[in-house]
Amino acid sequence: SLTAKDKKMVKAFWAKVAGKAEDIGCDTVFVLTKTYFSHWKDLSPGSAPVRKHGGTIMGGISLAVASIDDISAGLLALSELHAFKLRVDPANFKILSHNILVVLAILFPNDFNPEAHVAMDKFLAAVGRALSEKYR
Ligand code: ZNH
Repeated sequence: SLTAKDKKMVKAFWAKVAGKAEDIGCDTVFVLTKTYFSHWKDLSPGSAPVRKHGGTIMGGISLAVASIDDISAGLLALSELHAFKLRVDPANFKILSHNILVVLAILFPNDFNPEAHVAMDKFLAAVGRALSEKYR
């Protein structure tokens, strides 16, 4: 689980990159959109709905950063939404987390040092677990 040092690292890293949240989200969600968002008129990378949903997902990540001491509680409503209403296959949370890591490494090569990488990896795994909680 996340150590105090990991939490500090995640908060500091997120504070740096949050201004670019839409870019991160946009590049991140694109790959997954085909299955769940086939009804969107424009599914191309960087299109308006892809950017908007990218921003939405990053809002969820910001919420998780803000509730890093109890991510399950912070994401309870979101977990319920994904499990009961959206019915997203929870396997996708892992894929999405990995996408986020890759995009962070590409967009922030200097800040994404080994410590930030480890901390963000653990953090995103915790986010995925929290979102999956209501599926059990
Ligand atoms: Zn999700 C929605 C977050 C993943 C799908 N999302 C959503 C929202 C949020 C989120 C915040 C909004 C809510 C409201 O509105 O209330 N997600 C999130 C996060 C994550 C996720 C944080 C991880 C990390 N999702 C996901 C995935 C998928 C999804 C993986 C698939 C694939 N979501 C979704 C959908 C929706 C959402 C479908 C709905 C949208 C609309 O409606 O527009």
